[in-house]
Amino acid sequence: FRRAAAGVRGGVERTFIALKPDGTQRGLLGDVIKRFEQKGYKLVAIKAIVPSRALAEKHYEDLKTRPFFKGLVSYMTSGAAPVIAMVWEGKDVIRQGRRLIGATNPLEAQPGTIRGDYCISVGRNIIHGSDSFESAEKEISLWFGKSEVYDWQYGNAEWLYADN
Ligand code: IDP
Ligand code: MG
Repeated sequence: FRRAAAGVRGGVERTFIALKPDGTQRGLLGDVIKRFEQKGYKLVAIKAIVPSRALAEKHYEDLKTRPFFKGLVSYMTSGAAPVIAMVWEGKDVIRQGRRLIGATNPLEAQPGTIRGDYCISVGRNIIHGSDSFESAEKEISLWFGKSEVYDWQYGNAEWLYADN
């Protein structure tokens, strides 16, 4: 298959997905990976990490004036379990990743989505996914070094991507 030019929305792109500490603690990593894999997306980076306060604050900098910001940063950095940081690649994966994850408030998330199936509270909604091309670029470079993200192809990519 042909790779879309970098930055073309809906083309082959990369998104930052992170299982939050509650997701790791509850043993949900396997199911999260399974849902992205079975859709046809490709894992190009993964690591377990307890983020520093600086990393968590930078990751959520757009929310720094919100009343829940302090609690959100403590939750992400507590170390009770690591965050499992990932980069997934594929066609339209930024938008589709958000669809697989479901609404921010798990009580609004559809059954069948990750949040819809596995959680109840907005403060413990188990997973993060980039919400735009710009945030994906920012988040991938914040959480991963260049050498930690791998360029590789599925041998069966044609079976996923042919549209004729
Ligand atoms: P998103 O994770 O679906 O992109 P955002 O609005 O970007 O949602 O919020 C980031 C994270 O902040 C949420 O996933 C959730 O963990 C937390 N959060 C958002 N709103 C609330 C709230 O009202 N109370 C507590 N935590 C919240
Ligand atoms: Mg967000």
